[in-house]
Amino acid sequence: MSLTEINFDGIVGPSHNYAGLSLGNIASASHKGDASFPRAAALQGLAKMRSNMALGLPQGFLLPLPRPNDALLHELAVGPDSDRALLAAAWSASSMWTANAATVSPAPDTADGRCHLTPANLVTMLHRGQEWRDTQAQLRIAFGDDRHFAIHDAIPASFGDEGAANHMRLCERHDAPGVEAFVYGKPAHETGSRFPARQHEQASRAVARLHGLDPARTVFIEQNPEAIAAGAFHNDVVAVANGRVLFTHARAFADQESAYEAIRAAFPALEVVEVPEDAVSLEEAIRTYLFNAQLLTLPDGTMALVVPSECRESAAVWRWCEGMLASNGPIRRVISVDVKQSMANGGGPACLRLRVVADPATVDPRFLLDEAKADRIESVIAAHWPERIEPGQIGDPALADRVRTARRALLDALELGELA
Ligand code: SUG
Repeated sequence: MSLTEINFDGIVGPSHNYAGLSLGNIASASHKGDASFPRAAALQGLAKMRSNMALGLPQGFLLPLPRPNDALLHELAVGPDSDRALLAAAWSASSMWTANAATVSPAPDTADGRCHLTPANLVTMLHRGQEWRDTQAQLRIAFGDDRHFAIHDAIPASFGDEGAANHMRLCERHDAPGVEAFVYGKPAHETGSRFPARQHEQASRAVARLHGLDPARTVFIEQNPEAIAAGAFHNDVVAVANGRVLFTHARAFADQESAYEAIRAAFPALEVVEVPEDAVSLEEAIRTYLFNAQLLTLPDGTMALVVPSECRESAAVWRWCEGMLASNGPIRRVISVDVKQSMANGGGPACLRLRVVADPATVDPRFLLDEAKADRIESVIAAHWPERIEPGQIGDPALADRVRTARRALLDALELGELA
């Protein structure tokens, strides 16, 4: 049994569009009404998966959810005169950001020695709140072996939960017991923030209990309300962890030093790589998504940071990255990838993946990627994904048919027809 980290990226769905649905997500708001390019978006995502596979890392994927969601349109009695945001919600391809699919606690951390997954309820946003049952259906297939995995229901809707985007794990090795850090936001009515805090402390605590985590190796940290107000709607916009390393902006947490101390008390080997405000401002970090990076342990044991290409285009961010590489720090490579279609909705490389520590042999192989399967997925995308969607096309019955046919073609190509 060999446990390893597998990144499951969300394949960008054929209805990918810019509807400005996410209050507090600056990219989503500022691209509202733009034309979208679903085919290019899905190919960018696939190219990122291939690039990570080429580093020698195992790669998996999750599939787009059924859209438009007729059940949601029906439940809300959406008609021709309804607010277009309701219609757009039912068309959203937001499940591509699989960092919000679930919170995952690897087997070495849990009381029963199984890997536990809790789908995120995503209740703060209508378009995301519709995801979890369909996500859970996929998780139940991909991780269906209950000797190794436990799949829970989402936390009740009173407490917002956004999954792995607000969860970090520190460990000596992926297959050794780790320390899990949950980052929550104080509700906007307490902080006076103009933007909602999507992760409730009680949701984080409930997930930790459900997963049977050892309280001595579990830490709860408050996100900095200033970061939320500046557009860090998830913690993974301002911090990411891997192995012994916490890579973070200096203004990510409400009390930065106490956050480090709390983690260090449970995990003395912690190495903090902190980016100060005068090197990269919080605003610039959020604009470029420097921290929404994949911090990966390569097969040779060194670490690489997979950042969006926006980081390379920012003088301040790139200067910091070059300085970091020249120092003797734990991160030895910075790799830039083009995920601009996802970035324009506030989703960088880290949003697009769910990390699962597992033995690949225990995962349904239909969800694991190799080059031949990537070729197959690519040809379905090329043949079926709309090249361009204008905002006025959302709701168009002919486009709805096309989106459904495209997803169906992908399910058929991957022999996952049971998800239809
Ligand atoms: O939930 N954007 C997503 C982006 C999620 C990013 N995930 C992580 N940080 N892990 C969100 O805000 C925009 C959809 C639109 O406006 O059409 C959107 O849902």
